Amino acid sequence: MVNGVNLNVPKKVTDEKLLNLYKQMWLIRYFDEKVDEFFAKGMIHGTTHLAVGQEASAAGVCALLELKDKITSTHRGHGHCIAKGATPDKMMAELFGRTTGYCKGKGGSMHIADVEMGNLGANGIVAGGIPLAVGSALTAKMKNEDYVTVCFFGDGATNEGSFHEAVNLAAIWDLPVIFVCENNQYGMSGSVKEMTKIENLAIRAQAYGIPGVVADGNDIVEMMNVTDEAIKRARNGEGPTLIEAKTYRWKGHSKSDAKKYRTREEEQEWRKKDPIKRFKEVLLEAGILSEDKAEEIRLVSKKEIEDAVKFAEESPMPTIDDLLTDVYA
Ligand SMILES: Cc1ncc(C[n+]2csc(CCOP(=O)(O)OP(=O)(O)O)c2C)c(N)n1
Ligand SMILES: [Mg+2]
Repeated sequence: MVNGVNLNVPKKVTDEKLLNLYKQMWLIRYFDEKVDEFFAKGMIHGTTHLAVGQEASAAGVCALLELKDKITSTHRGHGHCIAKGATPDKMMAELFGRTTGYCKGKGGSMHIADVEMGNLGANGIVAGGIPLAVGSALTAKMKNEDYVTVCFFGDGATNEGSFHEAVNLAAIWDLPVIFVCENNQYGMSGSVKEMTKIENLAIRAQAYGIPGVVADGNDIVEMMNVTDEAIKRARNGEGPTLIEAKTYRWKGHSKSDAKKYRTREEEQEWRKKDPIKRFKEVLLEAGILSEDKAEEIRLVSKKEIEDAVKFAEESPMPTIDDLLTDVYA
């Protein structure tokens, strides 16, 4: 069967792809749940930022990308990595500081890049990935290469100067880039309501003469549809689009966050909009998924992440000699 009844998804998204996406969302969730657990146990050092609750935007946007297409990511980027094709075991090994990790254990959570799969890298600098994505899109245009670049960033990043400078350049040069603002309602402890006077960050696109679209970031089907439109524009040489994905991070900003800046009621309201649960309901309704199959997919995903932890734990630590390799001195 090609595409279930009543399911309005882009043409190239087959039923098989939809089931893979359902699995991918569970992989993203379990990956971050495990990171949370092992960070608390002292097995992961540095810092981490978890995107539990934000799975639909990473999976939905990357679902429409091809291998040749690029992404730039953020400090909250594990989901983007998995969605663009990274393997959880090498990611987990990176977080555990092991030599088998994507950066041989020297980068950690905020520095995973997977250039082979088109992931130009996470970024510890808020809004740091935006000029890089525009540079990647400029390269595509100058070399006449047919790839698009997706740039993920948060609501807080839209208040940085580099966002405005980079979006303006992308707009005037009609670059093949898609700006995806994951508005999870907070930048650290600052509510987006206190940080801007506008309700929808997507209207910032108007200042640069490009389309700005507000999307339900917890609805993977909607995320696929708005991304599909933006990709068509970009590939046709019509320039960038700004997509604002309204979503919510379930966990704290980073390690040790008591979340005093928000209410438990607000958290509960957003948990009811669980993107994985919503997607499951859509797939059940369309007859693409059954309860049994859904449970099987969830358990397979959970096992895959447990195996990734095992791989990381059993991988070697760098040696003293490794200290001076692959680093700037
Ligand atoms: C240029 C810069 N300023 C400040 C910080 C500290 N910082 C790290 S994450 C963050 C909040 C970013 O908020 P947002 O862009 O909404 O992303 P989210 O954390 O919500 O995913 C801040 C201020 C930083 N890393 N880089
Ligand atoms: Mg935010």
